[in-house]
Amino acid sequence: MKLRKGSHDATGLRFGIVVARFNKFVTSKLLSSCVDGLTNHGVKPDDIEAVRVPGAFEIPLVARTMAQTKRFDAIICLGAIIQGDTPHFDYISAEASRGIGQAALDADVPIIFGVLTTHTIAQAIERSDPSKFNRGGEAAKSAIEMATVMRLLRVGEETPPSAEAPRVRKAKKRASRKRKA
Ligand code: INI
Repeated sequence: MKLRKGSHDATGLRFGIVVARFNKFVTSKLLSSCVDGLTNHGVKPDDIEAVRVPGAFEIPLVARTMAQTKRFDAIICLGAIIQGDTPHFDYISAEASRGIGQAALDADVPIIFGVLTTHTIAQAIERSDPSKFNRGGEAAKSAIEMATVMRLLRVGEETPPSAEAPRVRKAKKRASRKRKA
């Protein structure tokens, strides 16, 4: 059996982030720990582009648009949907999760669901806290793993060399030298 796995080395990869303004006291923490997670794994700050949207409901369209530019190896969606006294929570969370999943399939680019859906404000605070659940950092790690696994699967497809991870470029050069020898 051949087991193919992504890695957590993100050198040379580029990421887009879509972050909701709603519940900013939570989403700003998700954003900072997500960016830390990316840069701690080798991503250059210049290779990260973040777009702010009003709320989680607006995330899917912007995520899909960013993904379709093919300028990013993965897109990370960050938001916080906190249950209130009305069914509003159910509509927003259902649409955000469905839309984000659909966007990834439409654009053929990994899109990570870093949107908290919690019963209470306390749960949201806990999950965005980098010293506790650190969901922003986890979203960064998932994005890197998905970006690297998709590159592994796509070796051999037409990809501009500038858009390839250094490791993939080297592997292709080695394979081409072998073929010529
Ligand atoms: N948006 C969120 O991101 N989180 C929420 O908890 C939330 N609640 O509870 O209402 C929320 N609503 C706004 C929504 O995402 C849209 O921005 C708005 O409906 C305009 O389309």
